[in-house]
Amino acid sequence: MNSGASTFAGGVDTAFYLILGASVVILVGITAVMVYFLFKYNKKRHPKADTSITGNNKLEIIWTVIPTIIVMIMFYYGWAGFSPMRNVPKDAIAVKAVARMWSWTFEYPNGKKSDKLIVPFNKPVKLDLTSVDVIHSLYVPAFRIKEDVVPGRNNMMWFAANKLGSYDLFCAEYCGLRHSYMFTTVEVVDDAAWQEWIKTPEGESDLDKVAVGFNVIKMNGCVACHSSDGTKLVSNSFKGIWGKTHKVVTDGKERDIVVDAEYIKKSVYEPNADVVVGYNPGLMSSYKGQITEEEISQIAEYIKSLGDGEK
Ligand SMILES: [Cu+2]
Repeated sequence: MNSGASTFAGGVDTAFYLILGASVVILVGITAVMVYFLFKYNKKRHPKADTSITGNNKLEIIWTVIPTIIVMIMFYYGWAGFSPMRNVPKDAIAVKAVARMWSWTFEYPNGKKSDKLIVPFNKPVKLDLTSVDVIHSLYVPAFRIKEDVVPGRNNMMWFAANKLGSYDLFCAEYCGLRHSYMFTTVEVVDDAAWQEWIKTPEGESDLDKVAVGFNVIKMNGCVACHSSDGTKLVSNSFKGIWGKTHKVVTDGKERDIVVDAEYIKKSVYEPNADVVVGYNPGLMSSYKGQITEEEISQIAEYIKSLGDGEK
């Protein structure tokens, strides 16, 4: 398990490892004693059961007191990890997190909205959780936080991220067919970058454009065949192709094209016109009427953000 990226990680991990450790010791201990007794009190050696034992107060006290102590230690560390999660610092930035089938919207104090959660480094952030339909659950494993989002019962959670970077954010409550589409990220950026981002109108900062483009790709199922990390699926990955020259087959003849906004548009609307050499034509159908030209430029922004192949 990684070391976590929020101030809660230490407390949660301590409780987790303590309970895991105690469980392993008890499991191994009980199993060993069971196996030992299996041999020792085997029927061959003890053909007659000893019925003279009626009770043993000493033994009963020991097996009541020791487990009670173990459970109280577990409770102490569990409480120590959990209690700060319910005490929100007064200066926490209040963000409204709205869950719906099947996406998240995060609304910041100045009214700006985003579909990934963008937060400043080392600052407390409070999420007011609202669901407009069914039960969802907001889960950020790296921050060790998870809270149900129940319609009609507004809940909250808070955290302070103490590591810069991008972390997975899931819906952890199965909420229907496209439950997995609720996967997004938390971006922890430094304070200056966050101040800059929060002032930029929606969709204009690079962080937003990338998020919007990825959403279009996700919603239209493009990710089934095109990866974003260089993995070769049914078709080529989006990673590192921007600005690069590719060999394609056009009307049975090979030619060179450069991956730019124009090529991406043509590939979406006429996927079999210029097929990259090495891939089979006919696997993708046209998305004309399904993906708008504006959405295509958002996809282009996203592909651009994955880097150009020349570098
Ligand atoms: Cu959900």
